[in-house]
Amino acid sequence: MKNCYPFFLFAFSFLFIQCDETRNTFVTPLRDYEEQRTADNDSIVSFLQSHYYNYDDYANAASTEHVEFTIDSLTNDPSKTPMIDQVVEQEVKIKDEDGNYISHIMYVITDVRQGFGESPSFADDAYVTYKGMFLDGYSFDSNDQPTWFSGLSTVRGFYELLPHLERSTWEVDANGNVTFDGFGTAVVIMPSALGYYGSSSAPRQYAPLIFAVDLYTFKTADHDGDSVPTVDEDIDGNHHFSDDVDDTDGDGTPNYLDTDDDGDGILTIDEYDVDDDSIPDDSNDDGTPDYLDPNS
Ligand SMILES: [Ca+2]
Ligand SMILES: [Ca+2]
Ligand SMILES: [Ca+2]
Ligand SMILES: [Ca+2]
Repeated sequence: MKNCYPFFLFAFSFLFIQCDETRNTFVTPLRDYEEQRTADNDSIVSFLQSHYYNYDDYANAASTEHVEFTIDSLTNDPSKTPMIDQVVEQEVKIKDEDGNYISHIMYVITDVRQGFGESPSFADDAYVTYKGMFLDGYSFDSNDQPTWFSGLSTVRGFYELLPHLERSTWEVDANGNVTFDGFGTAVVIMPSALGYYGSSSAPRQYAPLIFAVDLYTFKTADHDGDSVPTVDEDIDGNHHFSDDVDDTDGDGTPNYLDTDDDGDGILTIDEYDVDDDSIPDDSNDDGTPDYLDPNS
């Protein structure tokens, strides 16, 4: 089956892109990932060297105020700090159609605005506002009203940004109006393989993307409701949930969707943490927790 991982999309945005294999139309072969990675990275580095964002607006805004992320060319104001001096690099591996992992670099501005609270994992559900742009500044999608997204249903570069964000505090007045205070903002600039890549439904094929995201709050995701957080069901920690090692009992259902991970007939929820001490139980003390150990 063709890998669809890079194309997971926003649940509620105007974009909804299916895997091309599900269509009856002629499908153009995707470009070579490594060649596209080089071209995208060159474009991104050149962009970061020649552009700045409106960091003064963020610095001057009240902690309850939403700021729209904007970019401009340094030729319009050479005194500004280029984004290349503000980013950190993060390696992200995607799977190609043959199942090979290919490393990509995404660039993150982590401290556009610090939040007041904790950070989600990449797999969690997040309540966010966001603006998506191409490197030329065109915004193909945005939402300035907070909306829930399941992290794993968004494009890869979007959900890899979530751990860089801190959530806000909030107050509810007598009329039920909510005021968020101190939400965190971070920005990712990603190669196209972490976005829509060559999907025929992409707003622009093979385009590097920018997402500015504000985090209001989040929920720890547990896709199968077995009490093990989804992020902990990625056994080898590579942010892919369907590797062979992520299916402990080898029944074809990966652990994050399997309610009996080790296939021993005892539901995971009934053997994960029975004594409720927040440490997975290991009754035979062999180093493998009971919920992943068919022998205990
Ligand atoms: Ca789970
Ligand atoms: Ca994995
Ligand atoms: Ca399984
Ligand atoms: Ca079990």
